[in-house]
Order: sequence, then C-alpha cells, then structure tokens
Amino acid sequence: RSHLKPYGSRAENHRNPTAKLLLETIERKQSNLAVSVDVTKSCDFLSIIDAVGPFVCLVKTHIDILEDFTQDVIFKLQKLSVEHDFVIFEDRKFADIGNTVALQYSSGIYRIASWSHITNAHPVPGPSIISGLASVGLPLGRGLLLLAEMSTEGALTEGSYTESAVRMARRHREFVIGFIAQRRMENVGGSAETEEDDFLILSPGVGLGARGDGMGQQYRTPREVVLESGCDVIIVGRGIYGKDLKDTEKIRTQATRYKEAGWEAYQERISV
Ligand code: S5P
Repeated sequence: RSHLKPYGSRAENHRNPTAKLLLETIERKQSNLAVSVDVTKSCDFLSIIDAVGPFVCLVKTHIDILEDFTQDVIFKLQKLSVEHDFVIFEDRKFADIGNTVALQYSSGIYRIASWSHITNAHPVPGPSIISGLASVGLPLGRGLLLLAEMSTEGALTEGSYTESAVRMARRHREFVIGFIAQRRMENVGGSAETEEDDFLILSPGVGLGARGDGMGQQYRTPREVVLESGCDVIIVGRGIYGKDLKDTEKIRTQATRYKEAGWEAYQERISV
C-alpha cells in the first residue's frame, strides 16, 4: 500500500507537479506538518508564518479573513514560501458552478490561482467544479484537493457522498491530487487500490490538547491521524498559535512539538 512507502518515493506516482512538490518538500524537511494560519491581521499572519516556516511542509491560508489585506501580503507570503521552503494552500472551499468557481479562483481581489499551489473544493456541485477550476489551475501547474470528509461533529460528508467524491477524483487525476479527509480513501468508492490511486490525504482537526473547540470542531492526535488512519499531512491551527499571537517563541515550540509528533507517527507507520 502506497502510504506505507516513504513520502519521497511516492513522488513518482504523481504526474501533477504540485503533488510531487509537496511530497518532495515533506521528505526534504522531514515534516508532515501543515499550519493553518487563521488570523485577521496581516502582521500576525506574516509573523506566525515566519516563525513556523522552518518546521512545516505547507502553510494553509484563509486569505479572506485578513481585514487589512493588500497585494503586499501575497508578495511577502511568496517570499517566505521560498525562503522557508513550504507549499501554499489557500483553503477556499469552492462550492459553485464551473464558470463561477473559475472566476473566483482566477479573479477578484485575491487572484488565488496566481499564488496558491493548492486549493480545495466541495464536490457537491459534481464534476463540473473540477473542470471549472482545472481550466484555470492546470495551465499553472496547480493542484486541487476535494473535501471528501469534514472534521466537524455531524458533518454530512459520509457514506455515498464520500464515495462519489472519490470516484470524481479518480476521473480527474491530472488535477485532483488528493483529499481533505479523516482517513485514507483507497478502499472507498469501489475501486481496487493501484499505485495510481496514491491520493494525498491532508487532515485537519488535529490537536495534542483539547478534543474539541466548543464550536463543532473535533480533534485527534497526530498519532491517531497519521499512524492509525493513514493520513499524510496533519493540519494544525490553534493548537500551534493558541491565543497569544505575538508569542513567537511559544509558537515555535508548539510547531516543533507537532512536527516531531507527526514525523514519529509516520516513521512508525512505514516501519511496520
Ligand atoms: O473538515 C475540515 C476541513 C478544513 S479545511 N475541518 C477543518 O477544520 N478545516 C480547516 O482546518 C478549518 O477551516 C481551519 O482553518 C483548520 C482547523 O483549524 P484548528 O484551529 O481547529 O486546528
């Protein structure tokens, strides 16, 4: 099974350049940690990214949360991405018809496709959401994740919905590089596993402390996510930066802690 192999050797299973880039970055930095930087001020956003940069393979953004957004933020984000060697993932969760998502992805203030290596979409509109986004993203070498499952209590993303998401993804392997999900998807949707089916699983809802946030979020540990559920990347937000956004020393300590926990779980996974 593909996820029992080292990240670096899995790059050859992928034709999409962003999938290769992510796997190679994980291997190079020995980190399967992604940090989700959900803060409202550009200065906090950039200082957290600068602090966690050395420890992560990927930075996940919600760019529309920033209340003082300017193009300069993107310029600085891209600079940090090169300096610290991490992939950028704008967590836009597109969910509309092909024509609309193509415009939302390429245009507006944020012009997401121009700077974000990876973005994601809900499969709810059907395959046209993938072709709409691919019309913009593929020529730029970008990659897409489908939300096959969500981490929240009572999520509707289960059963035949998740199975359909996996089948949709299999038909668009050139652009869909994997899933936001809570477990591996090889055995979902009825097809036998092949090397081709080496989807990347990025998993949010990860915490070493609380089991929830009182607003529906549910947390599992890196060990549960990577070792027991076979996910490839742990996505951690508040578990790393908490409430004190200025305490970069603590943020670094937490990032190191999650990086080590994620990597240990992976090493145990590939050693069996
Ligand atoms: O199912 C999901 C999918 C996503 S992308 N559950 C999630 O929590 N997310 C995102 O992951 C969410 O939008 C947030 O940015 C991050 C989790 O943040 P945390 O602070 O709870 O770790």
